[in-house]
Amino acid sequence: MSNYHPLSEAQAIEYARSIPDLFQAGSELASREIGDGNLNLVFHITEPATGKSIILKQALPYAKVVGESWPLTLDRARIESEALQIEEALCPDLVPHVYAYESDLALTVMEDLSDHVIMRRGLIERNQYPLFAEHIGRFLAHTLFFTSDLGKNQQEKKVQLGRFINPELCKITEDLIFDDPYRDAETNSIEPHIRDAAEKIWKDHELHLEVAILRNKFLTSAQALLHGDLHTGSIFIKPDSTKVIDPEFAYYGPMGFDIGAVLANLLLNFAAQEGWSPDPESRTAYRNYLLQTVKDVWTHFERNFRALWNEHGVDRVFQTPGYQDHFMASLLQDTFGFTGAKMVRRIYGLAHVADIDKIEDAAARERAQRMALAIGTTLIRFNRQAKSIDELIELAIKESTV
Ligand code: SR1
Ligand code: MG
Repeated sequence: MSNYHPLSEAQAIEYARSIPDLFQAGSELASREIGDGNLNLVFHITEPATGKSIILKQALPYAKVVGESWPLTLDRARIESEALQIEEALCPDLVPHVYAYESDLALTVMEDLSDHVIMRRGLIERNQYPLFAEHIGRFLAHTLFFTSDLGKNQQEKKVQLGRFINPELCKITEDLIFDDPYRDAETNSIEPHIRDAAEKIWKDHELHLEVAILRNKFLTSAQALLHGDLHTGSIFIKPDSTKVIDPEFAYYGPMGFDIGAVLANLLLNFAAQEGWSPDPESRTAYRNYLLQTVKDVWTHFERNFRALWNEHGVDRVFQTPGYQDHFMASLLQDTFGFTGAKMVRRIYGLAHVADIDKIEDAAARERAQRMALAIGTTLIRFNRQAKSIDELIELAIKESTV
């Protein structure tokens, strides 16, 4: 990586010109840095004369959200581009196309999705996406099944696992999701009005036991190649299209972690309706839409996953009657637990979500925060008893009305 340097907007244009067969020789190009995530630079390059455009995504050697004091491997750009290419082979309509990867610059050249919006923003604006559950359920089923010992040659899976050892990014998750929220850690960012709720969680040993069990799964259960950070800021959407982006946290981990990420972010928006819905009826209507989506995501995932298993299962022993049901029951339980853990960290951990932080009315924001913590901790506590996705919906409703 000796030639590495972070690009300026002008250098991004120069780089874009060097990509063969993309833009017309000598034509005018415009460049804008549009990255609003926690880690990377993102340049939007356009050629006004033809309307062509691309995205250049460049990893920085530190975590942008904290600054240069938090160094971060550039290898995450390789992991991201390789994961995107695997995902594209499995679900071509659900990820952006990667044109090129430049390892020296930790740079990925990919399809521009500016006709989509970041789903988190779409949900804050209270839009509905009727195809989302089918799309993301299929994405989860295909990526998780075909990279696991259920659907991939098991020797090749071990080799692929080696290419996705991602220790630094995994450590971020291990700390920010499975440790720091459960103690008075310096990285936590706690609004004073909910400090009492955080302190209660720090003393809740029953909860800590469940978090320890989930943390162990995150550390040791190499079930499938995960996206690793599948929140609604990692999804571009429009009514007829869903595109999953940003798999730089990809590694071999427990399947329920990816499913839980999707459900957690729908439920964070559910809690955030305290601050976004103008009146009680519209709040209930949008919340019902979100809960139905939670249920549909799991249902589409399960239906697709079981069908893939029945048709493409590679392991004779795993066809043993009863084993598929056992596996799915355990995966549902993991999903409950990871959903809860991913909610709690977003309320007073290091990195929050705009759905809640951008609520201007402090009282409404506090109600949303407490509701998200109540739902999240309840799901963590209940995870090993879960039997059906309907229970998750019932628990969310119950915790939103107390
Ligand atoms: C230091 S990175 C903070 C968070 O941003 C990413 O999107 C991940 O969710 C990570 O935990
Ligand atoms: Mg990201």
